[in-house]
Amino acid sequence: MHYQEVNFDGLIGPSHNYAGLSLGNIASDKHKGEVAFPRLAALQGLEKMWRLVQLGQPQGVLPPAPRPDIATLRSLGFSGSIDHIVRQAYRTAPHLLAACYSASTMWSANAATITASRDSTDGRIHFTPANLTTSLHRSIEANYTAPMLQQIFNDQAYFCHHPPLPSQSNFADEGAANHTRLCPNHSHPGINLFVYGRDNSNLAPQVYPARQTREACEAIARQHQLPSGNRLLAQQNPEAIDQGVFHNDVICVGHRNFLMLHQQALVDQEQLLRALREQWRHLSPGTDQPLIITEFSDKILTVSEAVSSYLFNSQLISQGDQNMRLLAPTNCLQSSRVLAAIEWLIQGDNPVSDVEYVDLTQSMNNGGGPACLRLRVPMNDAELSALNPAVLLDFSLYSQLKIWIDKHYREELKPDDLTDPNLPFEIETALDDLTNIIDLPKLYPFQV
Ligand code: SUG
Repeated sequence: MHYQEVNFDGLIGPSHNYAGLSLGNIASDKHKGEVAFPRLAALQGLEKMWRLVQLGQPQGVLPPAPRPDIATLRSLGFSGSIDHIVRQAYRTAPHLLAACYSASTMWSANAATITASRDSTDGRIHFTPANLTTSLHRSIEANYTAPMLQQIFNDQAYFCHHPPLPSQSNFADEGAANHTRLCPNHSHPGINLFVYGRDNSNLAPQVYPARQTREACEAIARQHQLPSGNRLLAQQNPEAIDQGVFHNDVICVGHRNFLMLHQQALVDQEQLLRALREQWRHLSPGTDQPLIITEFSDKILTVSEAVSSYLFNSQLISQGDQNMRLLAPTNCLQSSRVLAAIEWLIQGDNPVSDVEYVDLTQSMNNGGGPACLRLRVPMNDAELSALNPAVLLDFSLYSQLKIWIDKHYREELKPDDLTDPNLPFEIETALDDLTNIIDLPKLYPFQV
């Protein structure tokens, strides 16, 4: 059976804005209060998805959450009409309104953790929506994300959906951004590398939050029926978190049999990589494909250069069986040191043979690069045909989404615009229209 990796990107929603909501995410803090360009943002995200299709990769689209999240505002004590709730919240607690307006479901790498059917004992693809408990604006996503994933991957013979982990600090979970599957090829069982930021020890960041716990990783591995030979846990270097590496995918990316990461990414990195190589040797069934690991030292790139360029948040795209293309954010073009690091990578003994740049500036300004915008699901042909086909991007869907974005999205969104009484209704109309395009007629609460 033939397996391939399918990327599902979060469609960037009409309320995309810069509210400075994410402690420890340097870009989010830096761009707080700036004017956002939702239409441009959504088009940039869509162009990246379309580029993947042109590169021969199957690509899916995940619809945005409805915003503002009126149910959450009501649960926080605001009442009356939508217009009244929004005005009241803006006047008395603008940070709550901003959280409930965030378009953060765009970063689908945080939507869930996925286990491939080649790795789980029951042979199904497993999904656990991330509880995202560390920040309010992200913690309200799972209410929407869980049923949305169930509607798209709606066949229990192939897909097994778990509830998010308990919303409690010990189980803080940020999804696939802290999970990497390494495998000889997608048709072969692989090793699931789970990276957490804190456990019960004293080893934890001092300045910024560690958003993923060891207990969350362990619980997901249990839920997903992952045999011990197919998983490995590692701790993120707390000093890297304190320099702005709020998810592992800001400093590490893997694809198939290749892993690239900064030398400061993990605690006891040398030992961990040794364990990973050892596990690879014992993969069952065995493989003659080598596991290739490229580490970037500080000399090549510092952690802070990795954070400002988002080089490690690139996507690695298979080009045939051996080569990979690095799909990097255009921010990398701003630094000659980063460009030299990319050249060093391409010249090195690894599968990366070339680089291409994608402009995702609108998302990047909130700390979301190419890899943040996608959720990877390894799938075989039967699994692929069991999901809602209307979310798979082809030229027709791409063209329809472009027209939809042009029709419904505002060009600009300033912090004050969140009080505009028309905005909630504009978004509702847009999302209602979207559900016809992607054939999910009962997706949103206002539709049931
Ligand atoms: O959780 N930014 C997101 C960015 C997520 C990036 N995802 C990955 N690395 N996979 C976050 O910090 C900023 C929103 C604001 O400030 O308006 C924000 O939520």
